[in-house]
Amino acid sequence: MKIVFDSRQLAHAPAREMHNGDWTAFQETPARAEAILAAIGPAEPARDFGMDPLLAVHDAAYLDFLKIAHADWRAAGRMGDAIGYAWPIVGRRPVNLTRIDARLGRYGYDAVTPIAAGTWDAAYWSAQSALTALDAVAEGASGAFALCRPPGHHAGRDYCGGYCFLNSAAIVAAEAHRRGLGPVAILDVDYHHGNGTQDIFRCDSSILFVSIHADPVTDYPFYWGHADEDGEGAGRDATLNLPLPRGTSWAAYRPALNRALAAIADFGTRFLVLSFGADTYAGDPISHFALERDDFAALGRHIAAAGLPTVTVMEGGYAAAELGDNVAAFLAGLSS
Ligand code: SP5
Ligand code: ZN
Repeated sequence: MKIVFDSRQLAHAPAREMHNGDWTAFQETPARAEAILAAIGPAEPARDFGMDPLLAVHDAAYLDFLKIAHADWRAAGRMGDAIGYAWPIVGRRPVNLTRIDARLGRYGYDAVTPIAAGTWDAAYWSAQSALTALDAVAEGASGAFALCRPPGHHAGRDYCGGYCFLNSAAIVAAEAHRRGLGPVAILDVDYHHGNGTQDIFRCDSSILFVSIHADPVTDYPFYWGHADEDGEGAGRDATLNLPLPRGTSWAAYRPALNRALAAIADFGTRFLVLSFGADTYAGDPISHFALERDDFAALGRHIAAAGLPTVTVMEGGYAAAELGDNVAAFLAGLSS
């Protein structure tokens, strides 16, 4: 399977994140990508598809903010990584503010997503890696893997969050749809709900979003991913959320996967975008499912059995020592 990764994706390296009321080491490290690469072999660099596919999914003012946020932070006399401390609650009237702290709140929603000097470059090339993978599948490959990092599925049209800035899965899905490769479905199997992807396509009947994730009653991102969220307006029934309890192992995961794949088949899907997170692993330090190495291979095989052209983008996964082998097992299953 073609693997795409661009070394410019390593430029994003914040020092710390907020966790349970204290600072802790930033989890979504460049070393994650290096560990995956070491296990799955050489990758080819991204090609540059420019800003248009990003603008098809993201708000232009948000992208402008992301490009200059860190420089604005430094210009305000701050040290280190840019991070917000005030967020507008839902329903607050929109106001165009210039102060960096106001803009960090306006375009983000949490304190685990600092913006560092290299964030824009890394996020840009992460998205371009995903588009490069799409190109390979559009030209006839059965599948391609984009080692996206930073990840994307928590980023919405005009917000970052959950270590994510540009929503690579959404960008690929929108571009695949635009190229007439659809109907397009997105399957998100990261431990955390893909709230950004859901929001982007919430009112869109042309792209199906299906997610299997930890119940947001107990886990981040809390405010999205509950079972009764099924899309809005014209997009009603084009969103399917399958939350599962902490402790879920393959025996309980597999029926949810079967439901997800049945919904994808019923949609008439002809092109699949897969948001893959390895943070469902039993040994993941920030997550609470119980999948083992072999289960990742089985997960890949089950998805491959759908027989769809598939672009897989990397999302989360934080068990540094096992991450590479888990991704390799998954990709081996997916290629079978
Ligand atoms: C892409 C992805 O998997 N994003 C996950 C974002 C989850 N953020 C909330 C949980 C943060 C937990 N931080 C734990 C630090 C322990 N030292
Ligand atoms: Zn995750």
